[in-house]
Amino acid sequence: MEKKTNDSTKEPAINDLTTCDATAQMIAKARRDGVEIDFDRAAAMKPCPIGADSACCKHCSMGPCRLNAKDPYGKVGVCGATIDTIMARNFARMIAAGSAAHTDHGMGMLDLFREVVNGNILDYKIKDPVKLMEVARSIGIETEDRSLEAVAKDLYQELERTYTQVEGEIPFMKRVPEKTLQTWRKLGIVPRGAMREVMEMIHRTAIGVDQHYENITRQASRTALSDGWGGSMVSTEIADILYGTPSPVAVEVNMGVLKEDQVNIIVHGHEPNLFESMIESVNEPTLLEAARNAGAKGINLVGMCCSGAEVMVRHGIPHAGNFSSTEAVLVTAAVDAMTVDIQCIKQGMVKVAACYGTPLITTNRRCRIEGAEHVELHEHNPKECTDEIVIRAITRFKNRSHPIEIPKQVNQGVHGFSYEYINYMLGGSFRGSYAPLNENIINGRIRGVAGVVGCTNPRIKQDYVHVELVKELIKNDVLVLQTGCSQIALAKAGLTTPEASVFAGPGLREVCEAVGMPPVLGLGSCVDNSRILIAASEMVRTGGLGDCLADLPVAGAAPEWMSEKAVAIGQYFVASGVFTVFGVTFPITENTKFHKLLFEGLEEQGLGKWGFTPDPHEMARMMIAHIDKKRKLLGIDKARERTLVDMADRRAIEAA
Ligand code: SF4
Ligand code: MSK
Repeated sequence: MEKKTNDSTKEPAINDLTTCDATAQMIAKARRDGVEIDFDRAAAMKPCPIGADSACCKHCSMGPCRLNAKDPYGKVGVCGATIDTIMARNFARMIAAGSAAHTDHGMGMLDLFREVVNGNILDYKIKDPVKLMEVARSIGIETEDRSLEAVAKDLYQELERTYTQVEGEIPFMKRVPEKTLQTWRKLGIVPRGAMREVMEMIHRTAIGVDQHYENITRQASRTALSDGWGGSMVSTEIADILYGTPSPVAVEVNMGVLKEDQVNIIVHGHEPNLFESMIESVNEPTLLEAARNAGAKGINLVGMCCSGAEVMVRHGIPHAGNFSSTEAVLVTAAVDAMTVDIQCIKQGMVKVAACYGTPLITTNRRCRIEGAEHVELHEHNPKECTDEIVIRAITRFKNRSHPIEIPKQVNQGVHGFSYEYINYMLGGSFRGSYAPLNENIINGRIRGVAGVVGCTNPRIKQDYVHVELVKELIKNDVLVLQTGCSQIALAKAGLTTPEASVFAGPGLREVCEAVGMPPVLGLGSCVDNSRILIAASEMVRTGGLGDCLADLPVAGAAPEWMSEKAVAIGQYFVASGVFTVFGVTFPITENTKFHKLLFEGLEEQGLGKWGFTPDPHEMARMMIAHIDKKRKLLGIDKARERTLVDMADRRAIEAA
């Protein structure tokens, strides 16, 4: 196989690329095999420095205009746009794109729900009627003495407004703590409907429209809130209603979940519809028989990225790795079909899959890739697609012609801590409540709560920032909630088991041991960040921790982010009142008015604020300092020192 790279620069040391041993083994094999993967492309493709500072604009053909980040106010664009206008527009467009991705995903889920409720789709059913009734009640739909079908129809009509409404407030605003909602109303950032907010955002950032960075940022917040409290939240709630609300389940994670003697099928992407149908197909007796006739011991279904995270928390399906491992896993040559739907699907997988004879199969009309096979999933008959993929995988198994090398790493963890389960876990089935969590925060056993979420990025050492950050947070009694690819990093590091509470500080450890929970709670995929918003709202409602989300001793981080979706998530957390720190890079120029607005000004308006550092230890310091600041304002501060993770701790965690 001939290696074709973008550049002939020296190969970086594998130790600098990842802390994931399985991925490292596959990078080494790819190099031996002469196959280029994402880490090679990242090394060869130097980021554009002007773009990295967001100092360029190509919104019209008078440009593109490039400003100088070292002298940000020295030049303006041909139309006169200043650096603040250009950066705010670029940032807002990232938020619009990320929000559009989550809301389109959520709208797809709602389309499916409508067809199920109307009896037009029979292959999917309502699995969690209790959740359906709870969601309906939470937005004011009458449920008493009404049939499930009647409530479901009303729920559909109501949730449709999340997307299509042109005036008013989206339905899940009823879940927002009153004081937070008042702040949003005062600022004019309560979302009306996701389609309207995204459309207006794109309009206002075009040449010659909104040219005040503060005004652009207000609409950016409104757009992001239509994602977090709208599109994403609908997606999570509908997925729970159709496929079941997660509760803790033991899961195996890492590339060692692939099996040499079985037909290996990976599902990667975001929408659970494909995966749920695939679960049916791999259990189909005729297909199992076909696999056995081909010489396989069975069919091994495995997830990756957020599709994987979603079914991992819901059904305990094994997970092979996060975003930065999706090309490396193909290098095992053990994957008999890589099936994808939407989002975070690297086009580079086409070439890598071809090198190892693995069919790369797209399944969604919104995502086709040149060179990939396409077998479209239609929700009216999903098994037609997933059965066909299983047949193709069996054929590939029969004709395997590449030497197989599967890394041995398999890590055990417990995942599936939905908002509902945390309620039950802490309060018991008869008095489900967040009161014990609040009490433990007030008495100082738990210092605060951190949401650590988001992608991995081949530009930085895979998993390193996630894991180092979380180790330091739990050591300092900060309970960590996780979603997306970050959750997989911590699962591989062995910190998602109840036994990992030994690495927590004494207060958090005591709580974890009493309840039997890990110090790091996995909640699901990136759209499931909405579970964190609901949990935070419940903390406010339960009492003792202030009147609004901005009062809570909480912080968020996306330490290795790469996607525009992460920026949308960051902005909806910030607008909700949360201090949110990004690693890798921050896509704007320092020492500008727009930077000051994001990093200080929004907090002064009663919202949260942004932070940035690529260093995990500094990130932990910033988040803990913020949590302590909030504790002090709440009058629950007890003098406590930040504890650093020392070498002995590191060795103990690595040995676990
Ligand atoms: Fe240049 Fe203004 Fe056109 Fe942007 S909108 S490319 S800054 S002229
Ligand atoms: S998949 S958006 S790399 S978390 Fe949701 Fe992972 Fe980030 Fe994609």
